[in-house]
Amino acid sequence: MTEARPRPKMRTVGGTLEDFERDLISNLYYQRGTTLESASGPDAYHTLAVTVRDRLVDRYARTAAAHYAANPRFVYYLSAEYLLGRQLRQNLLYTGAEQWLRPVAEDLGAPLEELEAYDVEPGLGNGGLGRLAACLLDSMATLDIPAVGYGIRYEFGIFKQAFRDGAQVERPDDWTFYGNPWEFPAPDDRQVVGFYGTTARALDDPTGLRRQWTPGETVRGEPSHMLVPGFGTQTVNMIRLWRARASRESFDLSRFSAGQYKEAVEDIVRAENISKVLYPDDSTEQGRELRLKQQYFLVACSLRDIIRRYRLRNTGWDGFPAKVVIQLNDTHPVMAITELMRLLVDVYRVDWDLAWSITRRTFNYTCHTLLPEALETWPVALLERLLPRHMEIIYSINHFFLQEVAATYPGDVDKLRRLSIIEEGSERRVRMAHLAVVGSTAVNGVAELHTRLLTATTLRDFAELWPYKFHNVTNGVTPRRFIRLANPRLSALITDRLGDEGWLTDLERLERLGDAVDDPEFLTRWREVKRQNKVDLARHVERSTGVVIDPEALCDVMIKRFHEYKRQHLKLLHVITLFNRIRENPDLDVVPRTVLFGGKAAPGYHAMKLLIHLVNAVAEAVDTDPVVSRRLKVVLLPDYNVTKAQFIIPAADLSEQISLAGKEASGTGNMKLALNGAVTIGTLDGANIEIRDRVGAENFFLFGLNTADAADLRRHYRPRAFYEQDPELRAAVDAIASGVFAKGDRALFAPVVDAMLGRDEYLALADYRSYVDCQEAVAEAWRDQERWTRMSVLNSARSGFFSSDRTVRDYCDLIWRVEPVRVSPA
Ligand code: 26W
Repeated sequence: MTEARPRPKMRTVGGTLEDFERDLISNLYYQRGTTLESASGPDAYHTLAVTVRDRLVDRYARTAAAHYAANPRFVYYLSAEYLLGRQLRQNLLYTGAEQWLRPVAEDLGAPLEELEAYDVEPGLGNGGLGRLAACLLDSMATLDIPAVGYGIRYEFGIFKQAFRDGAQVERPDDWTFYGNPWEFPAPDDRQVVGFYGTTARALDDPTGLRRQWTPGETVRGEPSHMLVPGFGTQTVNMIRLWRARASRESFDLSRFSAGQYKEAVEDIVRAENISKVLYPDDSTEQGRELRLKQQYFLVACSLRDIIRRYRLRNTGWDGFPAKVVIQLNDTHPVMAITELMRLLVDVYRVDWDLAWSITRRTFNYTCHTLLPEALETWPVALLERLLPRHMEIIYSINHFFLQEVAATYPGDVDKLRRLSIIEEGSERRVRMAHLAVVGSTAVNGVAELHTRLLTATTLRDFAELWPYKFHNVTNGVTPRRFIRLANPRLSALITDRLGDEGWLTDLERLERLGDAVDDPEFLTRWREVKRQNKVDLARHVERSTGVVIDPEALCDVMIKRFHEYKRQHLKLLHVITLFNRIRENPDLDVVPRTVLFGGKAAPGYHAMKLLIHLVNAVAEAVDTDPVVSRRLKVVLLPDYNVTKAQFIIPAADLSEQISLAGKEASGTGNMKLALNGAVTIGTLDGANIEIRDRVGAENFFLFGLNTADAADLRRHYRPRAFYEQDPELRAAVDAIASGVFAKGDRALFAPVVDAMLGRDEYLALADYRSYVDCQEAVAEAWRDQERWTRMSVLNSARSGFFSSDRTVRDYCDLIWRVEPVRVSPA
């Protein structure tokens, strides 16, 4: 009997710069098949990326082993969007190799900027919801929580925004043009997903609740995963992204040889279209069939992968909810509830009631909006055609649910109609939020006011029926990307003051910075950090727009998706008011100010695209006016994204959070800006309220109607009355109407004026005076730089609560009930 040969040992990656450079050169040779002399930019970047990635793989392998051994409860985060941001510097920081970037770039003979140009950010999301998902994954890994993120690997991410004559134009985001060195394809775990087709009674099931679904078409789901390293710990979790591919026999050779080239690949194109592109809407559902196919594709692939992982270490189904907790990131992945029911009942032959109990104990739902138009509903007819078996399951779920409601509220048919998962009417529709609440253990809003409004309005009947299901988990942001990576100067100053980098994983430690507000030397250094960040931003703005901004001026920042409820038009009315004031009185002592906008509008959102055009037109008029431009500059930076945010946020003095109270679920940009020492001007909306409560009312510029006042006013609102009784407001609106910002063409921006004087749905005119006067208070405060710097320090010092680590801890305590699993060092 021959001796068993010892298991081959894995080559461990060394920890020194020399080891790193050795691996770099060999990766260039053996991975890219090229030499230092002939290496291209992409060669250099990929090789660097792979060499950093290898250092994460080590930890990932040990994490997987630790998780396998512990067989813990896992959090599975299902999201249609992830805004991960650039990977290179993050992974260099998380592998402790950050300081090697410069020498290594030299080794590769590539200037750092050129190398980083290939570090494209995967724009697999629209805005807040997608970025929050990325921050939460970062914090789950940092807190050693066993977790996997599931998403879609869109071939084209969020469109690239450019301006032609001031108007937004969208360009496809071909983010994997040079490939993606940070992902690992895992074809062995591919899945097959069905659509359309018919259902039939399962012959051996008396209850009639088990059925046989025969799909009309199938596609393959190919996974690839990216590593999600924790900071200051060994854990490396993963995010698994699914790509749709045609099933093997889809290429129609006979058609091809008959010269019908297009038809020959029709099925292939049809299949791959499912993960072709991200839907660029971030708050208005379009009801497109392909979007529903995307959503089901995501959940069908992910649930099978979750079950595959569960069955590696567990048997039976009773224990499933103890090992698997699934968080639904809004309603986009809510079909997971019906898919788990189908798999349990039809495929694994679990009894309906047990299956339903398992399903409800497995899922939790986070709602991210209050806008009725953002709450998804799908036509019953479409679901019956696209996912016939799932529509049957929804009927059954609704049947048993309404039985429970009828028992609780006997005879209250109105309650039944309001709670039903099915919205009756000319076109019957499925209310996805209702399905999410009925099929989940916990439901949460993303800020205190949001959760309160959810339980008082949108989901009121459910909150009355199941009050114990509703929780608040206020959003958070990762300090690793949005302070340490984005603002190294401020990080160094904080670390110097606090003694070590412990604050990066315990952000409440920032509190101690508060003691430094009476230390003039510290205040000077704090101001200097902000000034240098503004110099960098000025260089970036000039390079990307040609506009020269003054780093000494008050940097007034509004960066977020364009949407009427966020009220970029209110900011613009303030800009035009300043413009008018300076033109009327050139000697007016106006505080020099740079107003910096950033944000995309959904391609179909014409009102917001027109507003973007107007912002660029006003910017043009301001920046080219010899008098005004000495004290006021307006810039709309093109193609705002995570990378741009990391540039802008460290340089911001004033953070614009001016949505109509009751409309912004939370906001997360507000948190990033406060943490980087920007002072907020804002309404009592979303997380602004919690920011103000923590930083102190004296360190926050509050204005505007609160939610209740806004609701009252709306009942009898006449925007024109505000226009008539406020001369400055009238002058600002008239300026737009005059065509002065459109080379005399009064028609171009007329729709903006009509919307303001017509419905003004988000009460911008009603809040105008309070806002403009509040901006005067801002200018006043800015004149006293000592006072401003203290406000800036205190905003940062008292914003530790808004770390996504705290958010994840809340999810763990209130909803997930998972324990961390420590991963031992190599
Ligand atoms: C159906 C189209 C659609 C797509 C995306 C509707 C709604 C969405 C998202 C829910 C919109 C979104 O990103 N919401 C934002 O989520 C953030 C994270 O919780 C919050 O901070 C923002 O306030 C909220 O607008």
